[in-house]
Amino acid sequence: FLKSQGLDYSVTIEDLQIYREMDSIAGDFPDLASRVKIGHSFENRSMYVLKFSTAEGRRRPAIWLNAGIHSREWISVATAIWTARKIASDYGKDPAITSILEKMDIFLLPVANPDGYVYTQTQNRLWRKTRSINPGSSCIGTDPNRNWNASFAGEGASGNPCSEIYHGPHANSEVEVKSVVDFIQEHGNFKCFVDLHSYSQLLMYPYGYTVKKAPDADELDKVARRAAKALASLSGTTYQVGPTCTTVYPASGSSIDWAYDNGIKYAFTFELRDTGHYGFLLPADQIIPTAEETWLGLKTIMKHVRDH
Ligand code: ING
Ligand code: ZN
Repeated sequence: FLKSQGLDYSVTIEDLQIYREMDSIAGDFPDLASRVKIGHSFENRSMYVLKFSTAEGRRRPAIWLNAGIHSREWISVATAIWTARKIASDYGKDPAITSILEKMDIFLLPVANPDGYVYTQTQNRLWRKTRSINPGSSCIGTDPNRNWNASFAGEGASGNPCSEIYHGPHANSEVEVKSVVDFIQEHGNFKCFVDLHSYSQLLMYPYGYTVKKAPDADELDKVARRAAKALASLSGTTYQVGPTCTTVYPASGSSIDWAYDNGIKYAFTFELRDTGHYGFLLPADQIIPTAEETWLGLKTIMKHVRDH
């Protein structure tokens, strides 16, 4: 009726199936998992995280797992939601994840760019950016992995709104990025930030905005190498390890550089399968194998964070 009157009071658009799976996980593990809204997207979709915590109310040291910041990188989203159920179902069974959750909370954001994600499902499978409007340009979107306040608008980002690596008008201009930044700063006790991308089979740490070595590069390199080894132990998938800038390419304004420069020492980016044969269009039968091997890498990192 309201619609027929030209009035649309229908609240938030909740058109992501994955949000139902998040609800389902929270429902299946009510003592461990809850769905938390951290904000909304440019097109007003909710931004939901799953919070895993065994301590009511206390602000424990925490781990941030991020996925889907680039919408076409579907395997990152699929891996994240598989990981969410894995965390919940292995708690109390796998001593590693159990001990991690006795000490720390885990926050998992499986769809960091919901507008882009829906757009890749309905309009253009290879869309990367957000869907925000750029005043004065007919081109849409900002690269949400160039929009963080870490050497913003520096090397490896573009000022052209039509570019795939457009950094946006200012740092945190994208509400999706701002929502994460606000949540993490308000929380104040994050120790680890992992961003899942695809593809190339790389495990990287800061910096992307400079070739200068990060103060903790030696430790991060060691952890990343151990994680890559654990990942490979499942079925032989090999990852290259190194700082972003020299391992893939220079890139300013990225999530992990922001995290690192804001006191979150354990900052890593995974570029998941494959190395280019299917690229972004990784077949569905590789979802579970990718998630399973990535889990071994993630656990290696989280165990190190637990002990340091
Ligand atoms: N690759 C990443 C990108 O944003 C990256 C590489 C990782 C840059 C970490 C900066 C920091 O371009 C993909 N495939 O998106
Ligand atoms: Zn990406």
